[in-house]
Amino acid sequence: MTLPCRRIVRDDVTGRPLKFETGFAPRYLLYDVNPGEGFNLRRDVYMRVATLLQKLGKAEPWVLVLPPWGRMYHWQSRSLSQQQQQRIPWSAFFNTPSLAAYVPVIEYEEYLKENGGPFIEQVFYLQSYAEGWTEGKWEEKVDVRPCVEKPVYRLDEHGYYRGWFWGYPETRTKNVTCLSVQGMASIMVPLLLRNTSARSVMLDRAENLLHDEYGQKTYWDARRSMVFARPLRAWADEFRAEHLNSTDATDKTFFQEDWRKMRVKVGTATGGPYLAAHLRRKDFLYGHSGDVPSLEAAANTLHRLMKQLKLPRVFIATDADQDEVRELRTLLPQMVHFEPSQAELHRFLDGGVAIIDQWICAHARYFIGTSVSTFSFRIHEEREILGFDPRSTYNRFCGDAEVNCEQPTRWKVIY
Ligand code: GFB
Repeated sequence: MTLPCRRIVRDDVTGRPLKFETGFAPRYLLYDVNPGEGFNLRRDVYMRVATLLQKLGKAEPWVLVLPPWGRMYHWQSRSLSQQQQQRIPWSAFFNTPSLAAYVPVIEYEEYLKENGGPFIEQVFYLQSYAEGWTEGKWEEKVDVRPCVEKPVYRLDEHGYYRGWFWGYPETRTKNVTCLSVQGMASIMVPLLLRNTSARSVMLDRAENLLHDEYGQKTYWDARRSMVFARPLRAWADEFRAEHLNSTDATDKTFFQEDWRKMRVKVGTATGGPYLAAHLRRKDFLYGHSGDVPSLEAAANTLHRLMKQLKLPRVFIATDADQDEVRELRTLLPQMVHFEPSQAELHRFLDGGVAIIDQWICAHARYFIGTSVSTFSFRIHEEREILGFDPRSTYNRFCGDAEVNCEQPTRWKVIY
C-alpha cells in the first residue's frame, strides 16, 4: 500500500505542502495551551506539537495551524489595547518559512480561508487522569474520560460549542471530548489516524503532552526552525551596534535564516563586549522567591562579573517595573536597557520587545539568567545554536539565602 504522504508535493526550500493530489485533502491540527502560560513555555509546547505533526505526516497529509498569539498574562503595557495584543499571527514574531522547513504550517487566517469558515470539527480537551498514577506506576496511556474540571466550552442555542479560540468569537465546534492523557506527544498518533476521521482537530491544553525525544535531534530541529522574525532581529542587531559595540563580524556570531544549513562548532562565537543578564521579577518574586536575588545582590554579582571578565557594560533584560529599573540604574550605572518608545512598542508589541531582549542577550560575551525561567532557557538554546562556549551561557543568579545554587544544565545541539 502506498502511504498517502508520498502524494504531497512540497516546496523544495520551505518544505511546505504546495498541493495534495486529488482525494488527499489535508487534515488540520490546531492546538492551544493553558491560558496562564507565558510566551516561552508556549514555544516549548509548539515544539512538542510540531514533532507530533511530523509523525502524523508520515502517514497522512497533515498541516499544523499556528495558534494566534494573545491574551497573555505577562503582556501588561498599558498603552497597548487588549485588541492590539490579540489575534497576532506567528509571522509577527517568527520567520514562518523557517518553521515550514520543519513541518507544514499555516496561519489561522489562512486556515479560515482554506477551511471555508470558522469551524473546527473536533476538539479534544487534554487533561490528567482523575486518579493520578495508578499504584505509583507511570505508563503511557490516553483514554476518553469524563471532563475532570468544568468544561471551558459552552454550548450555544444552535448546538455549537463556543470558547476562547484565540480571540476569534465566530470560531465554533460541534464536538468537544475530554481525553485523559499521560505520555509523549506521539501517543496521539494512533488516535488521530484511526479513532477520528475529522478533517480539523484541535488539541486544547496541549501542554499536557510531553516531548517525544527531549534534547534529541527532532527536538533541536524543531527548536532551530523557530527563527525569530527578520525585522526583530534586524532591530536588535542595530541596537547592539549602536549601544554595545557589537556586530556579527566582530563577535563571530554568524546566523543563517535557513537553519538547516547552520552548524557551528562549539566555542566559535565570542560575542559582543558586554555582559548580559536576564532578571525575571514580577510573579517570580513570590512564585520562586527562594532563588530570585534581591536587586542589591544581583547588582553585586554583575559588578563582580564585569570586573572578572573585563567587560565595560551590562545589558539588562527584565520584566521589572519602572521603580525597580530605576533602582537598578542607581546600583549599576554601566547598565544598558532597551526601553521602547511608544512607536517601537506599537510596532513590536510586548512580545516583540521580549524577543529583542532575548536576541541581544544571546549575542553577549557572557550571559547570566534567572533560575527555572523558560525565558532564560530559550536564550541558552539560542546561544548554543550560535556556537558559544557553554561556560559563557549556563549561568544563573542565586537567591540571597540559597545554599546549593545549582547552575543550569547544558543541552548540546544534536544535528
Ligand atoms: O516567557 P515566559 O513563559 O517565561 O513568561 P517564564 C514570562 C513573560 O514575562 C515573557 C515577560 O514572555 C515576557 O512577556 N518577560 C519576562 C520579559 N522577562 C522579560 C524580559 O527580560 N524582557 C521582556 N521584555 N519581557 C513562566 C510562565 O515564566 O513563569 C508561566 O511561562 C508561569 O506562565 C511561570 O507564570 C511562573 O518561564 O519566566
